[in-house]
Amino acid sequence: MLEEVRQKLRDARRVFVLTGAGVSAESGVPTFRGGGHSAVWKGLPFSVISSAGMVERDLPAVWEWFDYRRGVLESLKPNPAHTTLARWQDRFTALTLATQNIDGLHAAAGSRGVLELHGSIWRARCTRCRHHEDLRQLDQFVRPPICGKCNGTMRPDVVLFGETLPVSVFEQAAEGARRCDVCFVIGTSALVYPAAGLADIARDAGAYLVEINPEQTPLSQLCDATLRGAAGELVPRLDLK
Ligand code: BV8
Ligand code: ZN
Repeated sequence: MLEEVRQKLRDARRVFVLTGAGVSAESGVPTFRGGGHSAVWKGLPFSVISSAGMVERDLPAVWEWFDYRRGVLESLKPNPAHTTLARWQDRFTALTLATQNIDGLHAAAGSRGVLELHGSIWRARCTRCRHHEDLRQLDQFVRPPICGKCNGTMRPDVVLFGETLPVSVFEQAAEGARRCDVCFVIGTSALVYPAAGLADIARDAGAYLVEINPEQTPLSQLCDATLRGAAGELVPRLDLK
């Protein structure tokens, strides 16, 4: 199976990659689902603490949750799956890398133009004027932070359950999916929409669909190739010589 995928990659001109939490698992980032577990924070299921309703009800709690996760991420590094995908950027006519992850590890590995479907944990956004700040450069530790432009309240610049994805980011990803020869779906449970639907778009447009995941997902049966195992091991083994 690995050899067949390698061959497809040798012939491919346009490649689309959709990644999820599993691509960062070997860097030490906890996944949300999989292995029979789902994330909980202070008794709140992930789908509640990371929801639009929670921003309305308790923004300080949302900040506490994201500050905690940013603290975990601060010392973590990209793994061989991230670095291999970064190298692929220069090997094809076009490589579109869309991620559901908010951890910034693809960019840290050197990938350019990463489509962050669910935003970034490293940014804050004003709830009033939408001004952005990079939290690594924000010299302000109050929570919630105050917008430097309009004094409004800032929130994490991530897409929570019940919120829409940034339209132009999703459109660029959908275009990459529609036009690709080969589509990789790496380390995602393929349960969260609309991101998971990008694989359907690629498949419907005739792409060769490859899943890399140690577990089965709802997408597995639609795939031309399913590679069972860890992304950090399997992606480098697909690297073109
Ligand atoms: C929307 C950012 C329109 C924040 C995240 C029914 C009821 C209620 C809602 C819905 C419903 N049906 C559909 C919905 C909509 C909902 C949705 O899809 N819900 C699902 C769960 C049912 N979607 C939305 O709300 C989206 N918006 O639809 O807008 C709208 C708006 C208003 C009203 C109506 C409609 C917005 C979704 C965005 C959610 N944001 N994150 C944060 O991080 O806190 S979601 C969250 O899940 C993650 O952040 C990630 O982005 C996303 C996907 O998870 P995965 O990346 O797939 O990770 P997961 O843990 O699930 O899986 C890990 C996988 O890795 C496993 O398969 C495992 O086997 C594998 N793995 C493990 N180790 C490895 C590995 N793979 C490879 N190598 C390894 N080493
Ligand atoms: Zn503002």
